[in-house]
Amino acid sequence: MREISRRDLGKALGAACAAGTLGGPTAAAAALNTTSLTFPPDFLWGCATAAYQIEGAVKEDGRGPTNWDVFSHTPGKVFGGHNGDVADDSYHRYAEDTQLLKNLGVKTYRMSLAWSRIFPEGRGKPNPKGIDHYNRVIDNLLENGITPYVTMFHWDLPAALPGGWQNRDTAYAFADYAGYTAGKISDRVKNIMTVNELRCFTDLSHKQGQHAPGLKLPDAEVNQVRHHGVLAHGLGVQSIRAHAKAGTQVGIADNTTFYIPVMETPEHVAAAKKATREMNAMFLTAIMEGRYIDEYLTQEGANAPKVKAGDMAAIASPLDFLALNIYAPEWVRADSSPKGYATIPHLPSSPHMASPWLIVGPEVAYWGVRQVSELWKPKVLYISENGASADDPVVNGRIDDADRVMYLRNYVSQFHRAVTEGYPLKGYFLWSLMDNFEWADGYSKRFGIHYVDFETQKRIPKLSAAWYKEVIARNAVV
Ligand code: PNW
Repeated sequence: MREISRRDLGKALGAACAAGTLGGPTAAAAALNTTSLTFPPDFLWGCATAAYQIEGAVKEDGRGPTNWDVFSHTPGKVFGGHNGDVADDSYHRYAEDTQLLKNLGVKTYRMSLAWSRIFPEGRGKPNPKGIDHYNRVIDNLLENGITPYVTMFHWDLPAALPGGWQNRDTAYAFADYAGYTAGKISDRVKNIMTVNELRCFTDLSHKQGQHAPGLKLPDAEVNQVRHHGVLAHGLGVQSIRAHAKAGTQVGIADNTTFYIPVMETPEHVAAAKKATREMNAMFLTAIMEGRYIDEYLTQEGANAPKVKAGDMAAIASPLDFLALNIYAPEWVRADSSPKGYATIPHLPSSPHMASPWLIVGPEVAYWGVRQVSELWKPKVLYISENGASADDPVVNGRIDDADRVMYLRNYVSQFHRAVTEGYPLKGYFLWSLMDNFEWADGYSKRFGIHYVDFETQKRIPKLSAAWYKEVIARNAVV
């Protein structure tokens, strides 16, 4: 990959000095700090949200109930008995939220659509009011110069679908919904993602039981749910292509588990890449390679998923882009076991943000992009989510979330390294535009760069919003 040449560096230094903004002890050092962390001019900065987490209005305009309505209304499932009935009330306040985006200066917004607004029963008769609503949101974004990137499924599954993701038919229902909807919006929406985070709506929901529907199934059944997840994605890609306008870019937003090499030496770097490929065998590796690799099949034995003819080809439908949600890292070292690597457990002393799972390891941003690029050579990569929960005290109306800024600055710097080395990373969506319903944590964990007072629905920009605005304006880490 491309190294920065002395000439590039010299040019950058010259430009920074000519800009005349440099003071302090050594102008050259300051120039390095600013100019070396500048992004390419066409880099896309954006923010992300998801339907159930922000919309509210769960009974409005014919929306059908979802697994998350059921789950959040089941006592003991979500922190404090919270639910998404009102959330950020974005269903009614979307125009105000567009202005938050506009004020930041972002060019793009990643949003998801609620399947059950469009097909209240998951399949069958569409509800025109659902499409009408999203048309208004999309038009409002475009009128304000913001390009929508749309995710078709971000976990809010229509409750009427029998058996949910345990039923293979759900994959076909998803494809029908995604194709129909793409046909309605692709005159204006040019970038579509099928599903968000396979591992969360399969494993976290059916193995660990922490997310809707809250099941702890045996391995064979978990593997089958995973298979239905990747199948839904693949059939969705085909159906979107069949119905959307030519040129629509189709991808997926996946939270691949990434392994950081403990040292940047060839043996550890190779071990980490191998770990990433094998530990994601049931998800991204299957999608990118069109088969379940031997390591996975051997490990699962009789519990391996039941696959029908044609499934793997559908799962591996070519993508126009790959999008990654990158948060917490894993660490790995090379060793002499048959696998050739050993994963390293997180410790009580491993630093984390407000969510205990959100271990801080900025290098995962660089290694994630690099490993995916080396393993599967996607044409275009985006970061579909990156962000952090923080405690966010409101003091005299200000939210000085310097810890979130610390987190973001470090991760964005590592994405910059990946861009500089020539990997095809074209954009970044910060999670999240504003505080919202954080799934099983309810409203107790805040990921927004805008604070939301859930009593009044007032949105207040945090320090991190000011930071991000500055990053965007300068197109550089600040
Ligand atoms: C992602 N984990 O979820 C989702 O795509 C968002 O909807 C969510 O709000 C955001 O990240 C912050 O959590 C995750 O336990 C939830 O490792 C849990 C985990 C990872 C991602």
